Amino acid sequence: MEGLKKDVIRHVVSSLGSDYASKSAYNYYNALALAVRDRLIDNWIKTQRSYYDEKAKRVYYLSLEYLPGKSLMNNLHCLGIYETARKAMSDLGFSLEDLAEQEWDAGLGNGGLGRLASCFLDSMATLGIPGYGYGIRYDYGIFHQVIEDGKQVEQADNWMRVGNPWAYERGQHLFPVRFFGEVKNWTDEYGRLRHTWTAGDTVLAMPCDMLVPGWDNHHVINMRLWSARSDVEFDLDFFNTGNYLGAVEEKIFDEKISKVLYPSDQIEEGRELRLKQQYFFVTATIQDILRRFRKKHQDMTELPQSVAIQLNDTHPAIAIAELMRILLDEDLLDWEVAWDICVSTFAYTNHTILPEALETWPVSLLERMLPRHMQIIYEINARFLREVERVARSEDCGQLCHRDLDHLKQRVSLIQERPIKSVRMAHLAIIGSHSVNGVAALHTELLKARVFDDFQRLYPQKINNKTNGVTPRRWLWSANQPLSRLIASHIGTGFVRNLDELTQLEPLAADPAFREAWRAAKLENKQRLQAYIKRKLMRELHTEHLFDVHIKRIHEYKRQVLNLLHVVTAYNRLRHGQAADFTPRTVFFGGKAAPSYFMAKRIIHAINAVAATVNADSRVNDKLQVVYLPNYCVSQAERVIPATELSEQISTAGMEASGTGNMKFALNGALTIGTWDGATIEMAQAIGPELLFIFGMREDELVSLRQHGYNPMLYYHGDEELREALDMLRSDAFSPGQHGLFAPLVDNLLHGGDRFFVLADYRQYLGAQQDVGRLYLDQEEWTRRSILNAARMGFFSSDRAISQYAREIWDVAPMAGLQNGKGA
Ligand code: 475
Repeated sequence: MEGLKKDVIRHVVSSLGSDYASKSAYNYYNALALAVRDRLIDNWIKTQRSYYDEKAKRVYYLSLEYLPGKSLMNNLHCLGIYETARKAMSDLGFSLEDLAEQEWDAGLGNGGLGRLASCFLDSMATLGIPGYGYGIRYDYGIFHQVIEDGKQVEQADNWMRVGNPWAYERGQHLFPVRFFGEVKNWTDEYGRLRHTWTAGDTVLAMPCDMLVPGWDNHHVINMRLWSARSDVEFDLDFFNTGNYLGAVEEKIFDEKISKVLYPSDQIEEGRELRLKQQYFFVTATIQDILRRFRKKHQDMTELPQSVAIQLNDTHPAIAIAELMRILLDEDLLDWEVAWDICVSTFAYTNHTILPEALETWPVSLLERMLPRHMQIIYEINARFLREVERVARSEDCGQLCHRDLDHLKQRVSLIQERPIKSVRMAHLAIIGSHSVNGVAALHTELLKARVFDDFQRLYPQKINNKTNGVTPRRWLWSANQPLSRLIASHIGTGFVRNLDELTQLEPLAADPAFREAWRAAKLENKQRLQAYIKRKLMRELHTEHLFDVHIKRIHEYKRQVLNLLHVVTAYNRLRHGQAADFTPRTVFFGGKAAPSYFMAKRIIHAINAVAATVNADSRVNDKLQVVYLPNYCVSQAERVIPATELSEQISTAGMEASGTGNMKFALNGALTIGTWDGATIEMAQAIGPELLFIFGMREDELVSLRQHGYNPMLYYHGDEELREALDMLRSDAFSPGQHGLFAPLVDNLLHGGDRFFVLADYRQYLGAQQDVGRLYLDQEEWTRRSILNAARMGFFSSDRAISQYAREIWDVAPMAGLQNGKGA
């Protein structure tokens, strides 16, 4: 401890240039972070060296998004110096919790996809898998959300302004990135046609490394984020021509590439700058991968034995054309050889079946920005369509008539003709990869049967499932110390590395003393949240209420509106004196809406309007409260999830690819009210469906309802409480003086077809909520179920998910000496 104290003080003085006697929390946080980083860097160097010495096969995880959140607490826990740090900082006059608050969340992602990437890096580090995360260091991460007059207002997330003590900027190791220009043809010595892409504009990619430690194993992997740097200062002519200001302007223009994260979750923006970001990221990463590979290899055909590249959705899929370009134009390989290398190296993960999220890029844009890549994509397509024809005519595909074959080719083509001629990035990713995976069992079945059914017939081995998982280090151990300590006092700490060990809790569910201790841990977390809400929102929570929580991105398919209709109905029953047996509850909502997503923003407004009315109504507000948590983010989730008793997972069946929040809640002892969707299905199967509150129509039932003609008006007319709730929303009951404010929401349900079947599931949802309320009154039974939920969550560790990727997709093994956890 004395060593750590000395190091912190030294960093305050020599790294931060401050007086250690002036006790600034900001300086002491930064100094502590630097002292922790010092303790990681040796192991990081040793880890990287061991990959090189042992010629280990490496995994590269390519993701345009990461959501690491804060690093301090996680890193202290991984290093096993949390207690030491707590005492050291207390000696210096600080509470460690307060210091941790100084850190900004690294919010380099939108939601589930980005957070999954961060959980996966944590698991690779813990399992000892030679992995690297690659991404973009956006200057502005996901916007900061404030609620003004009930509405979402976006503010810039200038997370780098205060500096980032965790990162190493490597300004010496820049990689060139080219855009535009043209393609020249030439003939090689064997008379073959060759192509060279001549430079148009150039910018530079600067690496910025963040260290990702494993749990108590000395293994530290790297997350390399690229930042755009202009090349104008390297171009002497620019300044010599006298156009000094012009040159500086160009510098600003170039560096715009990594300026901001696109804040849309599952909606394609189709903007030129977004494509630039993707290619900027991809070419820098592939150059770095090949640089490392070529240190030990000359023969490019050995690439798939040494390198596995996982594409996190299609956002980095242009990597397939980029690797082809390098192999063809720079290494001068033959097409077939190059293509085999690509397919064996790449694998692709799909995260959503929503059609509005499937990426396409206009051919005209690609031809201009990346002319050589567009040529390569055309050639990939031509060869692929010939192959389709061959396979389709072979026996296994039955006898296709010509017309069918033409239709099949149009459906699977990389090029879509309408509404504008575009490249389908998912098709490129499927054809260019040896593995295509979904993220939960139902999602993968829907990929096979619906979204990619033609590809499933063409390549029956390619599509596979890898159900998501979450890291128990952050989402149980670090976020929920009261519960973790209780668990550890009964079954030891092995569960942090091997989550299956939680099954040892099962017998304890029958032990009244253990149940009481379990409830005490929950209460402690509820009180912590109460203190936080008081500080941030100046509101008093009732900790004896049932804490009912719905936090995630705001999206129509996630159905925050269904939850809101339950709240309005409960409010009406209480007002009308029809709810004598109502179990008091506080309903929490939280989440960001894409700034361009009108309906999602209006939903936020409606939630806040209902909250204002309910909370101000003294007839009901001792029994029902509604809280909107502004700026939902990773660090907020870490506070809210441990305090939650009811987890809302109520997406339209078939629409939520997996969900990962669902897992974090159950792991922390919340019970789930949910639909038969995503990974919630597998959770119900692992836990026992009777221990969750499952309701609503299933995916196949919705398909047939849709086919037979779904008429939401039928539900409106047939259900008095539903009608009352909708009419109130449409009137100005919650928006005095602003008549019609929420009419778009209601009209969307009644006259817009209710695409997400909110009305169809309303009555069953109410029934399930009634069951929840009733069970909560029986605290012994509630607690028993809570314990069993957590005890059976072992499968949903990201360690299990990553082990499956490693074995079944990447063919990589943990580093020697790390298979059983602890390293030397
Ligand atoms: C799913 N984001 C969750 C999670 O697998 C799932 C798409 C386009 C542009 C920007 N962001 C996206 C997603 O598609 C996304 O986050 N998908 C989510 O991935 C991890 O658990 O069900 O919705």
